[in-house]
Amino acid sequence: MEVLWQDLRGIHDLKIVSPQKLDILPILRHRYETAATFEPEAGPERVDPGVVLPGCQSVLVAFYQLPRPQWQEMPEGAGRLASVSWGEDYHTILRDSLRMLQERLEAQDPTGEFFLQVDTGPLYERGFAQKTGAGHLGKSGNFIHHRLGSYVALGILCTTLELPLDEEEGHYSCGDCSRCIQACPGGCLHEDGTMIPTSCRSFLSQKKGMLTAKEQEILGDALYGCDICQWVCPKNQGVEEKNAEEDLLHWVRSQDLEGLSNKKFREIYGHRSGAWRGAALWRRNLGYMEEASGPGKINEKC
Ligand code: B12
Repeated sequence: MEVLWQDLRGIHDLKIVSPQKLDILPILRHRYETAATFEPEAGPERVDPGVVLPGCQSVLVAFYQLPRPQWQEMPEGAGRLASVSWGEDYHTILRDSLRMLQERLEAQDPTGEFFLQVDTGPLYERGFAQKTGAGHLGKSGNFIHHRLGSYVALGILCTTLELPLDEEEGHYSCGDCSRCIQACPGGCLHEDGTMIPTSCRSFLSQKKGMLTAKEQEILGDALYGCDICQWVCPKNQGVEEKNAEEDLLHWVRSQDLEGLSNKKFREIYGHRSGAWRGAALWRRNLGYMEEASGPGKINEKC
């Protein structure tokens, strides 16, 4: 099976798991009812591949390693982009590669039907990543791949074709490490595995409307997304380096957005995942930084 995907740019690892549904709908429902952010409504389509693709026989879970952070000094007042938005949009890269894999499978057996999802879709992707056994769900909430680390984006391709399953028997865990919990500026991570994303810096950097003073403090120097819980994670030390992208953008200043029309903004930044919310939100976040231009910077010693 590896021959079908190893040359595809957006797939650094891929596992095939069975279509059995995940048993975490009550947790997804609890979250949706108490602290929803951008997750879809918590129905059976979130946990059951057979709902999104009747007759589903195999679930292919793809892992794309994002550019991995090196500490970047920023000019005063600049806003920091998280690694998920440094390079080309992972949605595009993973979708294109999974689409090509689908075409190769169709060439082998044209009777197959498919459902493809990268981020914006019903399936709870981390749950299927966990099912592969190729890593574990960390206390940060992030799926930590045992070879690629936590800076991995996920993509899912469901199919009615019966493909050889290759779930790993890995037993990975965070043990008693809780660096992410201590470092999270929003205090949204908890030792019992629960996460309250409404005070997550990543969420606040994407949340529309005016932020409260407390939320602005949590936002700190984040223009889009946040890597702090991954930055401090020891599981990201010594991992394989698969992403060789060069054209990386780490931060943006207000003057970079001055006089930019939305059209021009999309031309310049539209190929990066952080631009999905548009220029207005980037200007809002930079405005808060200029007002605050003090606390909230990550302490590189942590
Ligand atoms: C909504 C969303 C967000 C929201 C909410 C995050 C969240 N944890 O739910 C916000 C905007 C905050 C967000 C931020 C980020 N996201 Co996001 N996000 C999603 C999305 C669309 C849905 C996630 C979802 O369904 N959450 C539902 C909750 C319940 O799941 P959960 O928090 O993981 O909860 C689990 C545990 O925490 C625990 N738990 C939680 N609550 C409770 C309560 C109880 C009682 C118990 C027992 C357990 C428990 O059990 C849950 C199930 O295992 C997925 C794509 C998808 N379709 O799945 C991408 C996705 C999870 N995001 C992704 C990424 C990369 C990020 C960021 C790293 C981006 C950045 N650098 O800023 C941050 C990381 C924040 C974090 N530490 O989780 C990747 C994750 C890849 C990976 N390696 O894990 C995904 C898979 C997108 C992709 N296709 O690559 N995201």
